[in-house]
Amino acid sequence: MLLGDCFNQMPLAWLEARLPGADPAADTDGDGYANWEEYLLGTDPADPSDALRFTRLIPRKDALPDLDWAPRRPGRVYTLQGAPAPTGPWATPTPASRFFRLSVDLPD
Ligand SMILES: [Ca+2]
Repeated sequence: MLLGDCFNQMPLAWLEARLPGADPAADTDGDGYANWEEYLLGTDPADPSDALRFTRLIPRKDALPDLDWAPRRPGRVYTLQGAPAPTGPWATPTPASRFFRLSVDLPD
């Protein structure tokens, strides 16, 4: 949503400095994230290799999986959730979790 000089929390000046004239809602580098999402993630909207990805997911019997992601950028709050099915319900991961999702917040 365009609100003043921001789009979904992304300052328009941030995108203009990196990709002049780019659409905030577009995925300019084709990495699966819109330009405004790259701002929240702290990744480069012009570099397809700079994108948040799960880097490790190794199941373990009766325990949480060995799971990691990258990149982790300063100032971001990462919240991992798990669910028994892709439709949820989503909650703090447990050993019964079979699906995982990660939310990234950029606190004020
Ligand atoms: Ca990128």
